[in-house]
Amino acid sequence: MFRKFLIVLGFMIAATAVLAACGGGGGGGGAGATTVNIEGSEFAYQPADINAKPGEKVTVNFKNIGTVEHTFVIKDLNFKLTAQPGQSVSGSFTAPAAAGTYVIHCDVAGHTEAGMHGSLIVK
Ligand SMILES: [Cu+2]
Repeated sequence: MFRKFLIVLGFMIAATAVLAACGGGGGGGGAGATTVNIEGSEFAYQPADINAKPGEKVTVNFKNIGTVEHTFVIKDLNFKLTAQPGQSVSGSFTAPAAAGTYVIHCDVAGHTEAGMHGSLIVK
């Protein structure tokens, strides 16, 4: 009976070790993937700044919680999402290989000037 318990315990320890090894994979050298949820309204992004590692695949879920059309544009990456009020849209881009800060903004007339901008921080 006790032997059986030890065998089960052994399996559990092994399973935990495998899970831990997988979980740490994102931080190691290779380009991983990340997903960010961003809300747009008049006239801001929440959050305004997103972080990514060089070469990482970034999926953006952009939800317009405002009352007029908003976009999510990273001009340097030729990336654009457009969402109508209440709409959620998703898209992916690959973060640049070069570390730096890339401008995110809403290109609906007047919105950037009103404060609807943020940063993609690659490092
Ligand atoms: Cu806007």
